[in-house]
Amino acid sequence: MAADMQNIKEGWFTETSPLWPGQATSFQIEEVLHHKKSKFQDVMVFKSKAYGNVLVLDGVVQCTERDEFAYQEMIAYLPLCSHPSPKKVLIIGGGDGGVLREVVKHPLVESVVQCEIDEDVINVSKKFLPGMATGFFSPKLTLHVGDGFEFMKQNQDAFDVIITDSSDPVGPAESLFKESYYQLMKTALRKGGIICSQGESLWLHLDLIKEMQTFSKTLFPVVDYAYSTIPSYPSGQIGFMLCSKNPETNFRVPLNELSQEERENMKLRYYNPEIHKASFVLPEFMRKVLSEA
Ligand code: SPD
Repeated sequence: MAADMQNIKEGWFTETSPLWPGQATSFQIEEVLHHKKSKFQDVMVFKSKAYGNVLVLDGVVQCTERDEFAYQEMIAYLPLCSHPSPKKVLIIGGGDGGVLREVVKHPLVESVVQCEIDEDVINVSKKFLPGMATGFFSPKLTLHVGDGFEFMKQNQDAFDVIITDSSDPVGPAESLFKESYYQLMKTALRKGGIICSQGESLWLHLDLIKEMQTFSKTLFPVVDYAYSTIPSYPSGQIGFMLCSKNPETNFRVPLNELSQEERENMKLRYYNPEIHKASFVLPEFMRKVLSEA
């Protein structure tokens, strides 16, 4: 199937979406490395002038080699360092492999199941984003190509941590931002289990974040929201919705602190215990909205 080239003009890729009306981000292209429609979406990778190779799904930037670690490390270590024993982890989505790369590094993680719907994204990442795809070669991994919703229906009481590394809530990922999906994650978690999901931008999606927080609070005793800075995402930041089945969980202080030596061995570039704590400190306008009943 022919791929859509409307977002490329005069050597620049421009990211627009109804999810961030009236604003756009552009990246100068050196070379388009891959551009094809998969069974599910438009998949493109280009070599950019300033951000290394860039993965774009349905016209939206998913990760760039320059700043991906700011997202992948935070969505992985915020929940893993908040659980006393994160032995068994499920990743939904995350086809580029960056979150998986981080999860398999964690010393307490024994096994990881990853469920990604689009095999083309995995293959494209192995070819053009090798620094992210390393996790796919870990002996801790069981890879399942299929629908996350369906996978979870068949796997109950099974995981300590579930990470949802999704694209935005349009197209294939829309259902992953709904209450029914959070309900399914709850049943797929073991006692005391924790979830961490892509939670969009506080500058752009405050209504959606509030809605997610509201339904999450009806399902979990502990719900919190953190964020990371990342220049290649709209408005330069992205957040994470965290929920725990354990009423004792305090997401704001890491339970398992990774020592400096561990962080160096794991080659972490963004996450540390201080940024873990700081990522929950919200600007006043957001704190107000999220604290309203
Ligand atoms: N606005 C884009 C949000 C993309 C979040 N998922 C990124 C996948 C990286 N593993």
